[in-house]
This record gives sequence, C-alpha cells and structure tokens, in this order.
Amino acid sequence: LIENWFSERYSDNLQLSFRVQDQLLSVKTDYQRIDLFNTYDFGKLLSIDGTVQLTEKDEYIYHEMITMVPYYCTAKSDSALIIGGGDGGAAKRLIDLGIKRIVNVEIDQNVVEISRKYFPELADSFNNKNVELIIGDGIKYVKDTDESFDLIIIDSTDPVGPAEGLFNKSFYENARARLSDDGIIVTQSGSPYYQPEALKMATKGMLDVFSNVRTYIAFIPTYPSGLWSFTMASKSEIMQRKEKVIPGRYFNEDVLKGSFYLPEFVKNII
Ligand code: AG3
Repeated sequence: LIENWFSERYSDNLQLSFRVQDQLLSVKTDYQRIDLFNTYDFGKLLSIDGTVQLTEKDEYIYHEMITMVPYYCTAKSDSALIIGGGDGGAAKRLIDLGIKRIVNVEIDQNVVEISRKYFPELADSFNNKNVELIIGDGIKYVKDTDESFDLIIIDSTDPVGPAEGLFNKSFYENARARLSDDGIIVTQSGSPYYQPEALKMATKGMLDVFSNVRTYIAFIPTYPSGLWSFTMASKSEIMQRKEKVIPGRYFNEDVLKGSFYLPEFVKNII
C-alpha cells in the first residue's frame, strides 16, 4: 500500500490502482493473505493475495453472472453446491432464485468471518435455513460426498495457490460424479485478455470430462481488463429454461443470450 493506493498487478508493466481512504484489515491466514480497504470509488474492497475479489459497488455483476446464467440454463435447480464463495455473494443470489438446498464449501474460515463483519448483506446468506456452510476443502468435499447437485458453482480465486486444484481434469471428474443428469457446473475462468491460461485450463479440463462446454463473458470493472470469462459444462445439451427471465441489476434476458457471443480472440483461446 503506497500513499493510500491499493494496486493489483496485471504484469510487470501494468497495474490497476484504487485510491483508498483507509485499510481496514490485513491478515495472513493458513491459505492466503487477505486485505480489506475502503476505496473512494468502489466502496469496500476485499483482496486475496493482492488480487481483487470483490467490491461493494460491482460485486453484483460477478455474482449475478456466476449464478443466474447457469440457473436459466438448467431445466430444474433444486440444489446447488458452491465451492469457494466464502463472502456469501453467490449463495445470496441462489437464495433469491428460490433454490432450496445450497451447500457452500469454503476453505478459509477467515473469509467468512471478514464478510460477516464487513459485507453483512452478503454473509447474511449463511444464516438462511436453506444454506449449509461447510469450512473445508472443496476438492476433498466433491470426492467424499455422495450427494448430487443441479448446479455446481466454482467461485474461486485465480488458478494459482489454493485454487489451482479446482481447474483440472481430476477435480472436474469428481465434480461430474456429483452433478445431476441435467445439471450444470460453472467456474470463473479469468480475464481472457490477461489470463488466457486460466480460460484455457478451465475449458480443457471440462472438455476432458464433459461433452457440452460453453464460455460466456461479462463486464466487471474491477477485474483485470474488465472483460471476464466464465466456463460452464453439462452432461446433457445446454438449453435455456422455459421460464420468464427475471432481471437482476446486470443480468437480463439479453445478457443471458448475448454473453455467449464471443470476440474472435476469445474464441481462439478456447
Ligand atoms: N472470485 C473470483 C475472483 C477472481 C479475481 N481475479 C483477479 N482479480 N485477478 C471472486 C470472489 C467473489 N465471490
């Protein structure tokens, strides 16, 4: 933190900086370093290992897109598993979508505690009767559980450090075994511009295990380049649900269709 600016480094020669009022917290946990800032333009900002995870102002874009797109692409979604997502933002949208059984497996208890204190509107989802919060390793959880889910949502950090094991064939194989026949698994897959390897890893890993894999994109101003990718997969053909689309703040019927239309350079990665 230099002169009250927090910066996320994209490369040796480029970073995005947020001017901050103050730093609220900095902790080194067993898994990662977590920092929290009060920024001028985006409200509270949570970073993990120097990378922006969420801000108060634009978290809705990421959280709507990682939940609502796959939701409207499944025939039914009675149950969902979230891996990561310790802030509660993804669980919150799944509750709003009416999903009755939500299991959220977060590896780092500190993320949950910090969110409870600083992002209570998000973490409040962990008090909902439909949500079961498990502090544990998602990779191990998909191996050990015998429950199956209509939606599996991987709301992880970038594929370096603790989240690396969430982007490979062996993880996707175990996750597939926990997915119902028409279910969908989705992962955040990085910035196509600055992190093409993340998108490549997710696509390749899912294609190793699933016959249907689709990439979609969203505009997220606080993430590297602003252009963000998500990759989803299913055992069965992916089709839009026959149900009226209820808009969020970013997501709507047009976004549901349009987010699958990819720029040529993105198509060339996958
Ligand atoms: N998880 C995805 C964050 C990835 C951001 N990467 C980066 N800034 N380099 C977000 C957690 C919100 N639930």
